[in-house]
Amino acid sequence: MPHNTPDTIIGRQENDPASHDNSPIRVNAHNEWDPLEEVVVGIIDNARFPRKDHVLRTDIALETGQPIHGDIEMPDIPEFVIEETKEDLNIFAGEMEKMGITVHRPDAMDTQRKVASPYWETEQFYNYCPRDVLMTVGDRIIESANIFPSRHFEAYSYRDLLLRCLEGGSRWIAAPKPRLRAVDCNTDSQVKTILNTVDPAFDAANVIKAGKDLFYLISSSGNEAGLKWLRSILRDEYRVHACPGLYTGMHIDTTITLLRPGLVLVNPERVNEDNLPEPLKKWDVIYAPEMEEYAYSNLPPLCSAWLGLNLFMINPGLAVVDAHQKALIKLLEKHKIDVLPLRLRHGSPLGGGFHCVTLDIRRKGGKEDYFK
Ligand code: DAV
Repeated sequence: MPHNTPDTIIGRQENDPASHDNSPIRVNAHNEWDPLEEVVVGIIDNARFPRKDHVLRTDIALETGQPIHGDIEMPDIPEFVIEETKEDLNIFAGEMEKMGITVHRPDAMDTQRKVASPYWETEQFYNYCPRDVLMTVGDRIIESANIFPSRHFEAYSYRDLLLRCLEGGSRWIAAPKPRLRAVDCNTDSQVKTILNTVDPAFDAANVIKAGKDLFYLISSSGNEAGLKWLRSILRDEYRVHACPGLYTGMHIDTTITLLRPGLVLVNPERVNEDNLPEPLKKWDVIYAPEMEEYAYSNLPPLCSAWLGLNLFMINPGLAVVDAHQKALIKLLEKHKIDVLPLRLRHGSPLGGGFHCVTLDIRRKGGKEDYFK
């Protein structure tokens, strides 16, 4: 594969059923549970850990005590991990297609191609988690202000899809990119978040939605300025609730999982009656059981042990859940949610479960107020 020609965004995936379809798309995504009609599923082609990403280096240094300067010590992703993940993602996508759901896949990037801004240079990472770089809110599709330089240009993998959304009358909005200068990174291990930038910075996966109400986790992957920016574009059409003091790591989707109107699953290690976001106090709250831990390689985990909460609702009565999480599956079934148990064998070292590897483009239904 050439690494130095301008045309290194690799073409669409052969397995993309919508490859040659240029029809317009109207984004319609108001919550986490309405019946799914159209979705993106990530890919693992060309994935590699970006050793020169200084924000990721800061994260790892704060977590593990690795040096704050120099290349990150990260193993290569073995070929069998790539192959097995390809297989798992294709099975997941195939199951949804069998249900009549339209599935899109991103274009693979040339991750070895160095990318730079005025403030940094790095390799790229992967296209495994569309959830982190794009957010749908009603008829809007929003490119987020990602915190890792290696993911700064990842939304280009969705450019054809975004053009189709624009054509379909959806609102395509890109958040300003944070500078991510060296001084924007914390070096004080007493400080629990990776960044201290004044720029808006947030991964799209810091947000979950319930009609008129959105929940924004304040954490390493989402700062106050990012919340301010999101509120500025959604204005009085939405209530964007700040969720501080729950989890200082990444993303909201292993902490709070909205299952259907009136029912929320939460992480018992992070959420309690006091810090539960105010509107959710009106809902029934179920606490997740202990997670089953497992490993299919000796790669280090890239996320916490709570990835089982990162489940994906196909409709209010059907969830795709990690097949290993037997106790969680039982709990969901007790609450009248059927489960399609599937595997993402390498979800932990790759940092994403079924919610992370998806992005809802269209669900049936409109914007409701679930907290009246
Ligand atoms: O619990 O480490 C995993 C990231 C999910 N998007 C965690 C968050």
